[in-house]
Amino acid sequence: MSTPAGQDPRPLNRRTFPSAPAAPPRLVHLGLGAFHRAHQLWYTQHAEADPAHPEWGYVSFTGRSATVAEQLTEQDGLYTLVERGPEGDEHEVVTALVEARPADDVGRLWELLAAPGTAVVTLTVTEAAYQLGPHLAFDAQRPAVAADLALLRRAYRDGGFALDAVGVPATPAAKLVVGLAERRRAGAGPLAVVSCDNLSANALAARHAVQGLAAAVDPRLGGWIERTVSFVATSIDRITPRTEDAVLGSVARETGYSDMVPVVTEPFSSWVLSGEFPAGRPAWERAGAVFVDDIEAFERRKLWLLNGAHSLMAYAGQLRGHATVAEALADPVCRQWVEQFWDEAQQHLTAPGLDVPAYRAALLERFANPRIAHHLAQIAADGSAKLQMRAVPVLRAEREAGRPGTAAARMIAAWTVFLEGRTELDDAAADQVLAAAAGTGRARVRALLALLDRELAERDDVVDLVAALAADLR
Ligand code: CS2
Repeated sequence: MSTPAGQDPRPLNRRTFPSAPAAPPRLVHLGLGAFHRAHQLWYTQHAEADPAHPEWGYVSFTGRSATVAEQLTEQDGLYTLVERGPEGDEHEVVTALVEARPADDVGRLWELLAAPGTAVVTLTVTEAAYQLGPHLAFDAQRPAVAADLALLRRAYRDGGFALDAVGVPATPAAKLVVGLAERRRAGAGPLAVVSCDNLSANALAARHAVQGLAAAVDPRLGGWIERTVSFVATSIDRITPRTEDAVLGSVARETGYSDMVPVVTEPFSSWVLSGEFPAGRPAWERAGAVFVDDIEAFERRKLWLLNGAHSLMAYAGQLRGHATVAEALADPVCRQWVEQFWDEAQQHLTAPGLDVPAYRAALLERFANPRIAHHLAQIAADGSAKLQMRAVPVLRAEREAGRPGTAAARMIAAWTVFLEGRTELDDAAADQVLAAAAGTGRARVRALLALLDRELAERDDVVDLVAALAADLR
């Protein structure tokens, strides 16, 4: 697939790309970003028994940026996936996306959710977007939830929503509640909601966010969702940094197509799922997905070892002057902190079949991939939500085992130092984090810790440990 010398690259779309028939839209996704395009769409494409007659098309809605939906629409949903290994690139055009829609096109979302053919909704909306309280409890007091709840209550009459009166809700959960109410009204039957966010117990998180909100509008709607919607848990994995502009040129040279929105990802990928699909699903196992009865151990392994190491490097690595994961890992000090954190986490990853040593060895190779520029600044975003999943559980488990949990505490300490002097922050709870970070000394550490875990913040020895580690890092 390369351009003969001197020829201009062709535009990429379903007319110029050979044999790319659009499958019927049966899958819906919220959070059309690079990760979704490297993961669920790739799995769906590779799950088709007969690529000439694909059965499963995705309609995907962006999280924030509308531009990518426009660019993908111009390309009929087609884009190039660049698998970037340590030695070279493989290019593949992904054709499973049949419609790319902006986040605010809720009319189309609700129409799809009311259609009997729609079988699965997947989500990559970020950890913070679930807007849950401690222990993943539905929390109607959170400003974003309260605002959507008021909106939905105003528009609810006779067991359904007056769609014109709803407008565009802010949270993904509220968008889904309206769509599911439409599905109930249409008698379109059950479906599966599959959270693919990096949250422990992500099925429970999605259930609480959606069912909690629905029940607060009308308990009967909440009850219908409870009986009809299957919330599926997943552990997802594929390192997919933000795409850099330089790749546009290399894609054109290699494929002969001028793709405006290619995605660069690593060769490795994994998808573990657990739950029912009452309206069917693609045969994702054909592409390597694994279906299990008990997912918790897999979730923890991935969240703690991969994402935990990422967050540790994101804060500690940037403090030590590094910009990318590969750079941080090449620094013996950072590398040692990562290994120490893994040693702690590993004590609590004892389920059979996890093969933690092999997983760790593979991670070191993946992180060191010199051809993937995975920026620490990108990973550092949304720390207040991520650290709850990545540092807190290991710290708590270590303390319950009678040990201090120093390496996990160091991740939190690095975050507190990283926040010093900041007036702006890429975090869904930026206002709260900046307010807590404005203090000084132990009180500041305690206030920041309280955003991650209120009980830990009440323990003086934990506050002292984090404060001491922060002083070292400085
Ligand atoms: C990263 C993840 O940005 C982050 O928080 O830790 O996006 C990570 O790259 C993926 O989970 C890998 O599967």
